[in-house]
Amino acid sequence: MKIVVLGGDGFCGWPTALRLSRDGHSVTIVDNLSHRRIDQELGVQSLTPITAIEERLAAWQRVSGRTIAFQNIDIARDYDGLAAMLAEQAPDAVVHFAEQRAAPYSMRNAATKRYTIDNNINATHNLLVALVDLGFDTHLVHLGTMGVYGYDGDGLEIPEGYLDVTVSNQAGQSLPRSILYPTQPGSVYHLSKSLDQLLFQFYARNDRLRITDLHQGIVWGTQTEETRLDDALVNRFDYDGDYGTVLNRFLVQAVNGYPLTVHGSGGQTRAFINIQDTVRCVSLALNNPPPPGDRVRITNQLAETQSVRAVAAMVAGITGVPIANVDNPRKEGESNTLRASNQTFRGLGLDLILLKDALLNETLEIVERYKDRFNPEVVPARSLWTRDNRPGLVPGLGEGITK
Ligand code: NAD
Ligand code: USQ
Repeated sequence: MKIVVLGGDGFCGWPTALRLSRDGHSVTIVDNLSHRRIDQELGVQSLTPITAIEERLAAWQRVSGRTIAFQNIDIARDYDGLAAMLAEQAPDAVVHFAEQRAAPYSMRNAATKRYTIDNNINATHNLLVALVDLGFDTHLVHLGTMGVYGYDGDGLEIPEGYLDVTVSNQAGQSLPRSILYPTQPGSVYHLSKSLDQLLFQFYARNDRLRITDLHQGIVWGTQTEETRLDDALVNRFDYDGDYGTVLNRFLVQAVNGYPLTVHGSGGQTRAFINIQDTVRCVSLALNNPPPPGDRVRITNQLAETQSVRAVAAMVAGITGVPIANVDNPRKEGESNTLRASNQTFRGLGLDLILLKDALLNETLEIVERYKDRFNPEVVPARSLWTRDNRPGLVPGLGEGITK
């Protein structure tokens, strides 16, 4: 297949592009390198030393004999550039990773809230409009998030995107409906993914676009078979208070003797998936497109659910590092249950990697290797969700948090 990977310089996009290239697809990466720029703005860097995109691509050609093309386009702001690239490529599929994906960054201030919505919504909408305008039957695979469902499942197993309900009309008749699962985003970033869902619903219905929306959990790990082939191919590893996700943060903290920063009691239960499975899931989704005219295919992309407390205990158990319960900078429930269906990928035969599969050790190895790049200054989560939890306003809040 001819595949365009939007956001292919990022944590999920880079290893996915390599896998698709290895599998014989013709791959073009499109990225405006905004995550690298935001790193500079925040004064942070990936724990692993990621090379320039040109160097990454040259290394891939060296080790694999395959070429991945690259175009630097801001798909949210340069509609003409995006449309021209698509017209030239006429891709069979587009994988869309190109959004601002950090919840804490999206909640920092007015500028980052506006940027996250502007960037993510325009990126998605520009892509949809361009595909319709070009008249292409391209399969669009989007990386969405489990977070759109919210965390008040009360034991209900969250279905894959749709809820089958029965409503009564005025005459008392029962009418069956299949509706998008009501969204309950917990950050402006998650809100942007909820809005994406409506854009997809409209264009799938109106223009018969073939769309798969992968509702992915928190990704952990760093390397895949392909990124391990050469140091210049190493994947990025974020651990700072904005872009670092919980398990990878805990692994870096543990290796560096930094007490694990559990927000509040750690009763928050979330969905997790290893980066190697992200890559496998995207390949499977590409090989199983919905037919034209079908509703958006929503597939949950997670291996398991775990509480933050349990994840911290697991890491502490392996490394002996202490756990520090810090005040929660976010506005989120102290504790929740979470059950979610992942029957589509399991039905396609995928045996997903679990935290207990000892892969934590593999990730710890890479963290150990780049230990000298660890900067403890960037660990505290400094982005506060509401004015109410400004240090000083709530007694005890703000330990480890500064504005
Ligand atoms: P990332 O920030 O590392 O990668 C996103 C890439 O998109 C970056 O390289 C960035 O430069 C690029 N990009 C952003 N806006 C762009 C624009 N307007 N034009 C062109 N390029 C643009 O993030 P990631 O962790 O790889 O996440 C990729 C996708 O997967 C995101 O949409 C995210 O919401 C989703 N996702 C990630 C996780 C996770 O834990 N990392 C979990 C669930 C879903
Ligand atoms: N948390 C801690 N301590 C930390 C960091 C986080 O206790 O040091 C807690 C948070 O308060 C939260 C949970 O861990 O309750 C998860 O936080 P996270 O930063 O790992 O994940 P999140 O903000 O939800 O976002 C990440 C990705 C996002 C993706 C999402 C999937 O950055 O792109 O969409 O995971 S999901 O969580 O399923 O919505």
